[in-house]
Amino acid sequence: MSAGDPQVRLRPGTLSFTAVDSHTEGMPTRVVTDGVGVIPGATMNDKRLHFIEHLDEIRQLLVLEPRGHAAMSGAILQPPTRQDCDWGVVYIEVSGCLPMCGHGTIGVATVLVETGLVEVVEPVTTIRLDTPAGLVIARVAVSNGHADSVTIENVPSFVVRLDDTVAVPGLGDVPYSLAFGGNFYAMVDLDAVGLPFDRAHQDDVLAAGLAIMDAINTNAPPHHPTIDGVDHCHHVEFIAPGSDATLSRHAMAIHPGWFDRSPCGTGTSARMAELWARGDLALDTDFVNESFIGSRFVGRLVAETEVAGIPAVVPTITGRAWVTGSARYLLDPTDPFPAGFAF
Ligand code: PYC
Repeated sequence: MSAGDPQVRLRPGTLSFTAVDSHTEGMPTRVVTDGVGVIPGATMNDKRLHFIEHLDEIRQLLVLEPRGHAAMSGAILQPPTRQDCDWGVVYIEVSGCLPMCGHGTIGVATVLVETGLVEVVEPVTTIRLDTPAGLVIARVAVSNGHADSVTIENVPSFVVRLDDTVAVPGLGDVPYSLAFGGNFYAMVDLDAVGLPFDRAHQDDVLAAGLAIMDAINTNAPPHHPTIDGVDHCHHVEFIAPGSDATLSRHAMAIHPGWFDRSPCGTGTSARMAELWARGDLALDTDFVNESFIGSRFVGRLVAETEVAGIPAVVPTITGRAWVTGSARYLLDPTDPFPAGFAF
């Protein structure tokens, strides 16, 4: 016996959000295609800031429990604010609204191709995305309508601090470097905090990451010179021993307390900017970045540029995403948790 495709009878006043769920190298992206409406704002970053101030309950509803979980991430599709783009994106996740998200963009591009929300061209479909951090171009390798892999050309990435130290309660003076790759990343050798690259020790690694980002945000918070409201470090990239400019393994600790399952596109971009600033990574050279669960992105630096006079590089990131489901997420007016909850 089969129940077929049951229709839910909706109580008047029920809110409904349509989404296509995906994962990018292990990390979820819930791509919201309908239900939010057009977010006010002249630019995508204005929309992000408006959303944070006035609509954050929608983010919480879609990523927190019971519809999401402690490491949930998503992207709300919007009409673009720039004439040279196909779609706009506002990124949502448990830690808030990121200016840019690499795994999320790979998920969005895969969903746009596999749902036909863009004109699909084989073997490569090019999608221009208006993100809060700026223009991001996704080139999707497509065969028989299937998105096989996605290469994103990310926003300019640059180093803020090389070989600095921060005093962290319980850890002492921790050496770190700080770079922007779409978000700010503190890069710390795992050896420097005396922890092994081993998920059996993930609670200790996470606690160290949260303490380091807290100390940086208290003592020397970073500020993006041209993007409003990008003014904190919520990501600590712990580099595993044996990593180099060819193959790097890391554990990415993220506020308020989770690890990226993917190799983190914006974190890979920040890391490549750091390696380039050290003279260890040249343009047009593959850099493989491996996540805490062993999944990989391949990064490359394709151009040198500058951001408000700061030397910068343009990174590309290649990875894969898979559609995992499609759903309507509902909020019944009698639901006692209209903004979900964190557990
Ligand atoms: O892939 O850029 C990324 C990302 C940021 C946070 C989680 N993933």
